[in-house]
Amino acid sequence: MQHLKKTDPQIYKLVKQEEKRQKEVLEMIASENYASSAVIEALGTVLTNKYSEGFPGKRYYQGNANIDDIESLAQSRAQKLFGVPYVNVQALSGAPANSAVYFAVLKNGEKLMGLALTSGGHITHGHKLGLSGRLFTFAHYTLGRDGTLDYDEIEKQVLKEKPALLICGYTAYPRKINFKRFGDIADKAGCYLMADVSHITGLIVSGVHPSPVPYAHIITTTTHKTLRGPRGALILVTAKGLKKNPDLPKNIETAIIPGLQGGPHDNQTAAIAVALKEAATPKFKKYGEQIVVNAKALAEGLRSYGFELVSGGTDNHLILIDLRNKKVNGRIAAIALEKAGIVLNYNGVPGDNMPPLYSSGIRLGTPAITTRGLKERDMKRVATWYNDAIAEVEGMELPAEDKVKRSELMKKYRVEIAKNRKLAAIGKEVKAFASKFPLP
Ligand code: DSN
Repeated sequence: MQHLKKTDPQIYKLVKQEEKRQKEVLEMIASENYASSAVIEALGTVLTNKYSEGFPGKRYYQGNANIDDIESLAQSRAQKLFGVPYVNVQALSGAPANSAVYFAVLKNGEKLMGLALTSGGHITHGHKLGLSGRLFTFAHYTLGRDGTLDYDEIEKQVLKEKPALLICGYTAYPRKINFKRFGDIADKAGCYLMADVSHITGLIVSGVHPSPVPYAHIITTTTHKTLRGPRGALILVTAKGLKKNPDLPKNIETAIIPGLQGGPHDNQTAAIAVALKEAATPKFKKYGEQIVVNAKALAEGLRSYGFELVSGGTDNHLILIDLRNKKVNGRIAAIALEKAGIVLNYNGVPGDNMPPLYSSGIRLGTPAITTRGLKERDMKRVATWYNDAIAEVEGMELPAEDKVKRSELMKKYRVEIAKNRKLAAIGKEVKAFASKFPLP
């Protein structure tokens, strides 16, 4: 980065600081990962200079011979990896990918139905302030009492609501999804089924989570979570999707441009192609397997310390902890854990009565620490750090309604956490431990 250092020392310094931070912590945000050096190199190339509105072989700008080859390669690698007849690689990230699908299959005002945000659904799966909620109507299904999907209940709700598009795939769901059952429900309701597998793509291509390909019409995924690529997204049309509507690929392309975007980010497309090549290797399959082995070992360790895990455990890469029995607010816990060198996000849990900014749980995941090389034997130690750090903030609860009191308490707790010596000591231990595991 010698040019960056010379031209813009401020940005250079901040990038170096961020690199150091990423090395010294346990990165446990379930949706984050460390991309390979090859992926990062592809991102930082001259491809960023090019405009290429359109698609391979039909561009609106000249000079796209190499870009056509790069995009075609990314498409064919994804088609092969997932086993689908059509892939679009141009959506800039997950939200635009989902929006493109809505534009492609729904008329304005038609209904889509996904899991409620409070149950682990995503903001793009029907939220009154998002595009899905502003241009379309939406309905939600929720989790059963045990924190898992109750398929009989979902079927009833779908048949009652009659959506034009049913969505499965989540941001905070720790269990396997029965895509076959969702396919049957969608068929019975006569609607499209979209699976947003952003969180679990890497697990699907590794064979440790069932694939939605035989059952869904359309699949969307980001490329930077368990797939370990650059930020970006894929939209896949399955054989079942083509059978229902042979125009789906054309409609998705029109939804991308002129519907939502202009020129694709060709450097990002190249980096996606690299990530797809990496994901097709036996090494990646082992990586996917280890993510789940680590998550299960960590869940076991956390449970042994009395942590309440939503659904009782995990089948995939993530764990959702309901902290109400520990008498600590989720946001406070996340701040304390960051001080202790463990980075994750606070998250709503089923039945949460707290507002989203002060939710009662934390969500954590093993994709990034597994990339660093941590194994199941390390999880016991990690669970102990969680327990020790949370013990320091036990009792730090926040009121659900009284905003003034909540803000006063937040201020007070922040100061106490910043001064807490035990948390700082755990942070030092974690730093020494994490630094032994190199970044890719
Ligand atoms: N922000 C991603 C996540 O953390 O799950 C999804 O949008």
